[in-house]
Amino acid sequence: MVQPPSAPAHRPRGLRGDYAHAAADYTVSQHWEHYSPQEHEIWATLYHRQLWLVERYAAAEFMDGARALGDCGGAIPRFDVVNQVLQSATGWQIVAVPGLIPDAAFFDHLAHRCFPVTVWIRRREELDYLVEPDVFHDFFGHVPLLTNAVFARFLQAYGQAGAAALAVSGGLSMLSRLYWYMVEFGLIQTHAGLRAYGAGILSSRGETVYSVQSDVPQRLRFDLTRVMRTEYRIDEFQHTYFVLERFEQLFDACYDTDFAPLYTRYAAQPPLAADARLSADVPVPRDCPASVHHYQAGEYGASEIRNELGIG
Ligand code: HBI
Ligand code: FE
Repeated sequence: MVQPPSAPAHRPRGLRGDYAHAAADYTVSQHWEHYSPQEHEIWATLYHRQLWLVERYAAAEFMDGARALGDCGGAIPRFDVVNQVLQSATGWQIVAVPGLIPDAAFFDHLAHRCFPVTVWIRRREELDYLVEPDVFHDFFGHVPLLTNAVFARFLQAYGQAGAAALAVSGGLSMLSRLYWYMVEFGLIQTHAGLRAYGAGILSSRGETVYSVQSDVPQRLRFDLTRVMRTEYRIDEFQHTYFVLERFEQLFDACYDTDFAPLYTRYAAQPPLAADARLSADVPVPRDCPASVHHYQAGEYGASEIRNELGIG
């Protein structure tokens, strides 16, 4: 038996999952046969209404991944079945967890190409909003891109950076912002226009449309330091989205990167507000096509990764 991570102040109700049966690495058995017909129905409702939206607003890489996983619309997916697809795509696996797990355990799973997926599903009265991640957010939002070699390799490098961040005061906040903005709420420019790939966006009916279409939020070109200095809001749609031109930018920024100088320089400074505007920011217009390329592939010296992944 392990202790659940302490509930942060914004989660006064405590965490919903059953941590009593978790192993030391916080994994549990999915116990797929224990889901009720009502729980499968909630999944099917969420899945079908969201699939319709993501087909219109999600990046092609996300849709390719979703298709590779097969038709998951009828029932909550069996993790063991999906793992066969992931294994041959990128060598990743999903592991079942009771919900949020402590940062060190979370980073360690990612570093070992394991993505923690919460086993329980929200109640029918919570279709549109939930504070904690459930199986719909974790699976529908995160798992498709685990089939993408470039994104998956970035996520592993991200996990590998965790231990060093935890050892430095302010490091965790900065590294967590990278996850928040670029894994949960990332946008990407495509030939068809702006698309979403972040799991927090694509598992949310409202934010899927808002992130891509609304004129209210600002959309800025991805910049590692800018992202890591920017606070985020967990209780409303984002004020700022950061936009990639290609997923290579993420692993170029993180592979073999020593974040220590960044932590040293910025961790003691107050963070930038979620809606801050800086003169160095490069706004990305809503209808900016991907053909406007500012980014040079390999700019940050990622040729080793290209070789490792066999992508030239
Ligand atoms: N645990 N299950 C789960 N899922 C997360 O996304 C998660 C977590 N624990 C910690 C955590 N995220 C954050 O520290 C990230 O910002 C890194
Ligand atoms: Fe998430």
